[in-house]
Amino acid sequence: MKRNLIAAAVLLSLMLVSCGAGGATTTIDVTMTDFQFQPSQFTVPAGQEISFSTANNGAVVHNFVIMKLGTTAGDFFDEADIPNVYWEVELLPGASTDTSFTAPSEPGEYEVVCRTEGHIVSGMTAKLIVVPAE
Ligand SMILES: [Cu+2]
Repeated sequence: MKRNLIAAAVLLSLMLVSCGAGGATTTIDVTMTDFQFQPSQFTVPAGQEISFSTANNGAVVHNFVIMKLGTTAGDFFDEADIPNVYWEVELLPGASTDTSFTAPSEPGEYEVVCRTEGHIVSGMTAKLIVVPAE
């Protein structure tokens, strides 16, 4: 029984991955918790307007920070990382927001982090995959 459940979970995640790889979306809906982004991978078309909805279901402040292409915040977000921020939004615990941003024009994999101290090493990272717009 347990093995079947695991097999089903693996199959489901494979399906989700293959769907995500095929179709870019202009809508992102992400939940922030202590300490992760759910989901943690997003595929968007380059240069398009992206509707962005997020909720902080955690007990502390969280941020959704997209780093510029080719940059990484490393294990700790500090002053030196600020010029490398492409776009960000900050949410207080229990808050939610609907906003939007323009996807980067350059295709590639962009790092997403939460800049609240200690959250990157706690696993609060995600990936924004920008693909050429059709
Ligand atoms: Cu956080």
